[in-house]
Amino acid sequence: EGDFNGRFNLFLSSAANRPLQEGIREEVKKILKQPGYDDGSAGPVLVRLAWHASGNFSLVEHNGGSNGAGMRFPPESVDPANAGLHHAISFLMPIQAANPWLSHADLWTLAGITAIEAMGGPKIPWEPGRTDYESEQAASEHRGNVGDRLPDGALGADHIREVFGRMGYSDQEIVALSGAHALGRCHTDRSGFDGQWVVNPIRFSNQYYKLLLRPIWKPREWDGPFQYEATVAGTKLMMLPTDMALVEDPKFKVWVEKYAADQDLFFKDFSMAFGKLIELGVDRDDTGFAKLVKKSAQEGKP
Ligand code: ZEM
Repeated sequence: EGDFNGRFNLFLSSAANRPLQEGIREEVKKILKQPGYDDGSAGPVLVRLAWHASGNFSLVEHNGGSNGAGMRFPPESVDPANAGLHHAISFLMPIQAANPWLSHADLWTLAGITAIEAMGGPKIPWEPGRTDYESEQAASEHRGNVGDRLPDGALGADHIREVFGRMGYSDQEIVALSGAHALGRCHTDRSGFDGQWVVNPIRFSNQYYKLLLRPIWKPREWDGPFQYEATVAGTKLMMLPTDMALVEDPKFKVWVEKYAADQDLFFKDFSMAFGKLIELGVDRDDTGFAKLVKKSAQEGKP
């Protein structure tokens, strides 16, 4: 099985085998429709899977990121920050089972960008070649401590800059990536927060920025964690404290205004920033395969 790990890349780096990648994209599109689950689509949670699989990368420690698919094993699989992502992983299970040569790490990232595109978003660059940890033990030997790196929605601008700075993102890129909150919703049994950000949560658009700029947001009075609420076109919407930080902080707000006014600019910048996200820590060798670097080797890096 290990021999096949990452074979995707060998096949797909040649133009002749491009149809194989297209085939996986088609299979992902087929599982997007999920009647009875949330808003009827697996799309948003697949996007969150690609983001959380990638977003624990550290530039300084040079570990974390999508390569290896560490979220299949503890501690990442039981990290409260990843609560609910087992739904995304199980939506992808049939595709994984039918294509055992495909790495989980490639599938999770490819599914995320396929979902964004299928929900009306931009095309996002994606390269195959990620490999998987073969076992929990291999993951713990290679991964390093990547816990506590994902953002906490209850906090503010300093926290956001710390978390995304660790991955190497600028203010502009942070605001661009945050536009993904046009998709999906918060679940009280996952994050504790509740509700959706925009009226149509399965359509990728710049609505999130337009809504952020409207003076409609009021603290929600409820027993749950502090969040904002407003009713738009008869639909109850929400914002997290970290979302509101993007309009409270003047440097972030400049970009919120640009993306609210120009959806093409948002799509272009989002595509770049998300393309970068799913490449974080994916260090390919000459053959295009991503190596799973040992912790000891990582520790020597700056
Ligand atoms: Zn989210 N996000 N996120 N995010 N996110 C949630 C849901 C989704 C933050 C956050 O705390 C939360 C980015 C950045 C940040 C998506 C994509 C991306 C939820 C709700 C929370 C609490 C989870 C739940 O209860 O199910 C914070 C604090 C962020 C930065 C400051 C970035 C970047 C994303 C992608 C580019 C998506 C698609 C969802 C919806 C998931 C779903 O199941 O519907």
